[in-house]
Amino acid sequence: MTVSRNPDQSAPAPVTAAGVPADQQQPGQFLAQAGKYLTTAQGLRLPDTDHSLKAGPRGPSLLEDFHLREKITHFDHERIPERVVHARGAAAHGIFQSYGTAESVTSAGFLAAGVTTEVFCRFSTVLGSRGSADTARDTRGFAVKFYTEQGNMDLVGNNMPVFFIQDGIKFPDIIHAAKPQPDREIPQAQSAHDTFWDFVSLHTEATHHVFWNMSDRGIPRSFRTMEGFGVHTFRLINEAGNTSLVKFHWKPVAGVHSLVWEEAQITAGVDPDFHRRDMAEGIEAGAFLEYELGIQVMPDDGTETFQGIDLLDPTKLVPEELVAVQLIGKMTLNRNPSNYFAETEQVAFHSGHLVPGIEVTNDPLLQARLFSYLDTQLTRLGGPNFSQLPINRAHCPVNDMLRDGMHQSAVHTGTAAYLPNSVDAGRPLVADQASGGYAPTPQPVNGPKVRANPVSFDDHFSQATLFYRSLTQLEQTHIVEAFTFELGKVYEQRIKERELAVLANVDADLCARVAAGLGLPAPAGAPAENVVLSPALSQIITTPGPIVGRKIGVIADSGSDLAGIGKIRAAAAAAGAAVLVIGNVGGVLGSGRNQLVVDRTLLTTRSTEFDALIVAGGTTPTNDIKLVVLLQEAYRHCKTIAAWGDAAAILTAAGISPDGPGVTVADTVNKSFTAALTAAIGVHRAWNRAELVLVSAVPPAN
Ligand code: HDE
Repeated sequence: MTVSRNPDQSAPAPVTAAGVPADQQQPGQFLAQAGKYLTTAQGLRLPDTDHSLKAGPRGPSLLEDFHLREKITHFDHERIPERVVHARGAAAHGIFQSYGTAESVTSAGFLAAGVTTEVFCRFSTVLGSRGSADTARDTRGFAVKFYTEQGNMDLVGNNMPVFFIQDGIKFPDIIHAAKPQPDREIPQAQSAHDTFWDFVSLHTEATHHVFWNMSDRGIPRSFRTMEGFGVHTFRLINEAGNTSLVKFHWKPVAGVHSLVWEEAQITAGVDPDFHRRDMAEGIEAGAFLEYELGIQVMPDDGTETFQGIDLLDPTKLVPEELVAVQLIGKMTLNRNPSNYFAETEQVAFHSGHLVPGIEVTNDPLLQARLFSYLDTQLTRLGGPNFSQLPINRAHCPVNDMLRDGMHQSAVHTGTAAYLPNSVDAGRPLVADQASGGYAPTPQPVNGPKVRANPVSFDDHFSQATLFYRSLTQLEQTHIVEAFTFELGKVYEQRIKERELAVLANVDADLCARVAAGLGLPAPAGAPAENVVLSPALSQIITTPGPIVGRKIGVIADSGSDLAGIGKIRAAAAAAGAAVLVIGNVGGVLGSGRNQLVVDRTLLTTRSTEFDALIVAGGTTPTNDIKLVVLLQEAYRHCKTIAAWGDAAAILTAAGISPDGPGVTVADTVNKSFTAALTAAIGVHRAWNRAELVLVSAVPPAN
C-alpha cells in the first residue's frame, strides 16, 4: 500500500505546553517537537517512516536500518513500571488561592494572605492496575503538589481520613493481602476476596478504614465530589515559633456524593474511564473542580492527644463537632494535562516535600512514608534525577549539589560540587531561617529502643462504631450491603466468621444484618457504649447543593419539543451542568434555531452516564427495551426522572409512575420545571425512593 507522507497539511500543528505551535519552536534543551520535519532522535530528517529498509521490495530487512532500529527500540521501552499502589490515576493542573486564615498558625509562605500558587493534583484508586476501572470500591488517592516559592510542598492524602495500619512496616502486608491473589492474579481492583478479608479480620486495627471503604465513600460519584484528608497529624509553626498540631481536609465545593453499588459495577464495564472522563470533560467545559482546604487545629501541649484521641494514631479521626475545620484557601483545577505520560504518570509525590512552617509528627505511618516515596521513584522513574522532569520541577530557583546519575539533563557549571568550597566562592550559600532555610523545631526525642505501640493504639473499634452510628439509616444499609457482598465473595467459612466477630465489636445490629445475609449466626461482641456521634460524617443532604459538572440526559426524537430542550440546556449551563441529547439513532434533530445534535443513542449510552433523565415532550412512544432499561435503571438508582407534556406516558409505559418520589412532570418547560429539576439534582438522589426500589424494581407495564 502506498502511504501518503504528508496527507493533510491544513490542520494546525499541535501546540506545546508553552503555547507555541510545535513546528515553530526553536531548538532547545528540553524540546522534542521543534521544527517542521520528522527526524530521528539525532535530528536527521526522514524521507519515509512507513517502510523498513529491505533487500528489494520482497526481501529481508537490513540490519543497517538505523531508523527502524531506533523507532522499535524506543517503542519497546515506552512503558515504565506502574506505581505499586495508586497505579490508576488522573490529574489536573490548577491554582491554590490562600485566604490567609492560617497565618496565625503557620509561617508557610503559600498560606499567607493573597498568595496564589500553581498546583498539580492527581486522584487515584489504590488497588487496581493502571488499566483498571475507575469505579471500583476502594480508597481514592488525593495528592496535591503545590509549586510554592519556597519549594514544592506535597499533600499526599486520601479521600478517607483514616488508614488501615498504624505503623508503616505493615504496609506491604495490607497491600499484598488486598492486591489480586498471587496464584491467578484475580480479582482485579477489588477487596472482595479471601486474602483481603483474611488479613483485616486478623489485623483489627484496619476496622475503621474498612468501614469507610464499605461505606458510600468507597464509590465516589466523581473526583469533584470527594473530600480529601491529609490523614496524619502535622505540626505547624508560626512566625513566632509557636507550634500546633493539625489535620488537613479538602472540602469539595460541589458537595460529597457517591454512586450506588450497582451503578458502580455497571459503570466499571460500560465506561471504565468514568472518573477521569468526567474530570477532563468538566474542565474542558469550564466547569472547574473546586475544593477548599481546611485545618483542624489542636494544641501542641506535649501529649499529642486531644480529648482522649491519640493524634499519632492514623486509624483515628477528630470529629468536626469537637474541632471545627477552619477554611484556609481554595484549590481550582482548571487545566487538563497535555500529555498523560509526561505529567500524570511521571509526577512524583512525596510526603517529605515540605516547606518552612509545616513539619511531620512521629506518627509511625507517616515516618515510614518519608522513606518510601523517594525510594519508589528510583525504580519507577529510572534513577535519581526525576525531580528534573518538567512536572516535578520546582517553580522557584533550585541550586542543589546533586550531580550526575541516570538521565541527568542539567548541564551544571562551576568546578565545586561540594561544600564548603573556596573555588566557587563558597557558593551556593546555606540559608538560615531568616533567609527561608527549613529548620525543624527542636522536638525532644527520648525513649527506649523498642518495637512497640503506645497502649492507646489498642482501641481498634470505638471509632468504627462512631463512624457507623453517625450515618443515616440509609448509609448504614449501604454498609451492611457492602459487607454482605464482599464477604459473600469469600470462599473460606472461617474468614467470614472471623470478620463477623469483628463486626460484633462495632455494632450488634450491623453484625446481625450481615450475618443474616451470609446465612451465618451472628456472634456476640462488646461494642463501645455511649459513643458521641458526629453527624458531619454523613454525606446525605436535604438542602439542594450545586449541580456543577452534573450530566442530564434528555430523550428525544425529531418530533420532540426541541425549544423546550433548549430551555433546559440553558438552565443547566447556567448551573454548570451539561445536557446530552439521547436519540434512537445518531444525527441531527430539527432545523434552524432549534436544531440539536444527538449526543448519544440508546445503543451507545447507559443510565449510569447521567445524574438525571428527562423525556422530552412530543417524543414518539416506543417499546424499545433499551429505553425501558435506561429509565428503569435510573429509577432504581434513585436518580431524578422527569418528563413534560405527553411524554409522561413514556414514563408510565416504562413502569414509572409520574407521581413517584423524585419524578417531576410538567405540561411544558418553564422556570418552575427547570428550578424543580435543579433542586432535585442538587440533593443528588431521590433517597425517599430507596425503600421502594430496594424491595423490587417496578416491572414495566405491558
Ligand atoms: Fe502511599 N505510596 N504509602 N499512602 N500513596 C505511594 O508512591 C506508601 C499512605 C498515597 O498520585 C507510592 O509514588 C507506604 C497513606 C497516594 O502519585 C509508594 C505507606 C496515604 C499515593 C507509597 C503509604 C497514602 C501514594 C506508590 C505506609 C494517605 C499516590 C507510587 C507507610 C495519607 C500518589 C508512589 C500519586 C503512593 C508508599 C501509606 C497516599 C509505594 C510505604 C497513609 C495518594 O511510595
